[in-house]
Amino acid sequence: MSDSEEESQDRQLKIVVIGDGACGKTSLTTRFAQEAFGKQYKQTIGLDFFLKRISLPGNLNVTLQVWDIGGQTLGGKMLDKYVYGAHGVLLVYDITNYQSFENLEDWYTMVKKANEESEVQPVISLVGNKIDLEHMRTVKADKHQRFCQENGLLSQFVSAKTGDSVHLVFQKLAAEIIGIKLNKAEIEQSQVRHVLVIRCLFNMCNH
Ligand code: G3D
Ligand code: MG
Repeated sequence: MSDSEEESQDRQLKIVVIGDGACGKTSLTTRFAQEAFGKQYKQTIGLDFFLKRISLPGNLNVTLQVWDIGGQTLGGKMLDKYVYGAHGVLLVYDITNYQSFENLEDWYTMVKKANEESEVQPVISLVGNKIDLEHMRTVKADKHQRFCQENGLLSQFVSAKTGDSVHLVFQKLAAEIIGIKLNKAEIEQSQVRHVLVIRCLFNMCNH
């Protein structure tokens, strides 16, 4: 079976990445996209999403259709079209920018409104980006946790710059959508993945 045939049998999940401008949406999605090797990564030129196949426990493969909302801002006309029918949403803010956290309430309301007519509600993960800038943090971690608890959201801190926990955030979201639990070992494996990818690229360059 060719790769494309295999892929077409995968369950495909629509994942939309939203949040204030400059919080790191594009960095996060491109970092996740670039982590893939060869055929797994297919950039769809001219469209706003790319496809990436990931593996979940139990030899389960899913293809993620990842949408970056680009320059769309809150109140943007096209926004609800991006978000409609999403299986998962990454609600991103910048831990060094308090305003980007305050605006989450509005982003969250927009997601709920956009899917009012939809039968399924997306699984949402709150993503605090730029943890490499911990010394510049202005949003306390307990504020983040409270927002997650109050609204029943998944929670993750990442750095799109270093790659820290980038794969993990997508993997946890996909697992939750499909309804499977990741164990501790799988979470740890996913967390160190970016280090392995960098090592692998380094080795390839040196051979
Ligand atoms: P957006 O798509 O949400 O608008 P971008 O955000 O991905 O374009 O990122 C906005 C700026 O934040 C960029 O800087 C980018 O390099 C930076 N950035 C994104 N993620 C991280 C991160 O995890 N850590 C750090 N330190 N910076 C990050 P520039 O200077 O290019 O505008
Ligand atoms: Mg962008």
